[in-house]
Amino acid sequence: MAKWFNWGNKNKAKDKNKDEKVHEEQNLSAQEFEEAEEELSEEDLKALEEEALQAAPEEVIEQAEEIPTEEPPVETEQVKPKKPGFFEKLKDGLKKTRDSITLRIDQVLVSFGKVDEELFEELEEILITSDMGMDTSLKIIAELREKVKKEKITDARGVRQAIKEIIASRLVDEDTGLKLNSKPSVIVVIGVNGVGKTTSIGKIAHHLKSQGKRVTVAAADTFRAAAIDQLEIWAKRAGVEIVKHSEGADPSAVIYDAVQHCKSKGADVLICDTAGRLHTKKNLMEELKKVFRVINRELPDADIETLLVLDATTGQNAVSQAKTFSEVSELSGIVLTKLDGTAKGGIVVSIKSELNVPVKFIGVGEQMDDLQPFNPSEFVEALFGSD
Ligand SMILES: Nc1nc2c(ncn2[C@@H]2O[C@H](COP(=O)(O)OP(=O)(O)OP(=O)(O)O)[C@@H](O)[C@H]2O)c(=O)[nH]1
Ligand SMILES: [Mg+2]
Repeated sequence: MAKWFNWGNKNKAKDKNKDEKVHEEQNLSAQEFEEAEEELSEEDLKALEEEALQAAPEEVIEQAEEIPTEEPPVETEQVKPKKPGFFEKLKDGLKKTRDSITLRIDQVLVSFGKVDEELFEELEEILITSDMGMDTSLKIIAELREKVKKEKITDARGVRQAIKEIIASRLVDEDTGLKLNSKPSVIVVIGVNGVGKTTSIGKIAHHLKSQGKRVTVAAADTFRAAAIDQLEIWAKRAGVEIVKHSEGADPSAVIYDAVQHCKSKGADVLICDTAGRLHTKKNLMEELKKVFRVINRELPDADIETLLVLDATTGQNAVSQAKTFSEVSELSGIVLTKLDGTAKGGIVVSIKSELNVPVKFIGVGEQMDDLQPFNPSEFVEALFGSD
């Protein structure tokens, strides 16, 4: 499992250890998810479901008190770090990817005196190894060949600019915002375990709340008590309400209660956390389908965003995960987390080309404001810099 460190904050380290423990408990990587065996018989599944239903749902609805986000402790005024803006955070977060793509492109451009076939091959190699995907990399280089020929580009600077423009044009998408016009509207967050669903929910809740929306989160990952506790911590940080039942409860029952809560309290957005693993993959998919059935039945006219969370560090697995999860609901967007922990941020480009689902948020760290709405032009600027 990837380790995240260097945040220089005791509380944060404590939280992180907890998170890591949680994930050790779960012990199922994205790859294992793909290979998950159908271990339970039909009867076992039935018994499991009955057990979940019987697990007396002790509903707790809380108006969370907002608690301060965890900034590093500041000792004196002089050492107080300047809080970086969004763009700076993005740039910092993408440092590894920038070193892997842009720096290498620049080195190749400097070492090659002229624009020839060998140069194109070198550039192609860089794109492929930064996880842009074989297919996408080949297309980008094919486009580059055309552009170089058409615009009679002969120098390194021109080639660099051409690559930047091609990548930018591939990322442009009109649909990167959330469509949350109904009251309430719903965001269902899905994805394999450990990708960053719960953390992203906390951050999205914070983001929407700062836009003046009244947000409720639903703890529909009832598979482990720790999952409910973790969401509760994030709800408190973001200062939003949480609807939860106890461990083992039926996730659909949690969602049902959460929807009623939102209707009666006039909440604007309901964000649903879901399990990343159950005993089997089939089991998980059935549970998620049921969750969507409840939402569609209770809120037939609501705007529903189905966000698939993908971990940028797991690279090309993303495509098969997206395929599996689109079984339960049409995906409306991708949340791409942990871009700060990988040199393979090129995955943004391949996701866009291969999945045909817009990337709506990107995660560049573990703090509350480290999840940003995806802005393609800023992303390209952060990678290549301004001209
Ligand atoms: N560096 C970094 N870490 C992240 C980011 N997003 C999430 N994480 C970390 O990833 C770990 C897993 O996050 P969770 O939110 O618990 O993941 P989950 O998908 O809810 O996991 P399950 O509930 O087990 O299915 C935590 O330690 C998070 O702090 C990110 O953008 N950058
Ligand atoms: Mg979770």
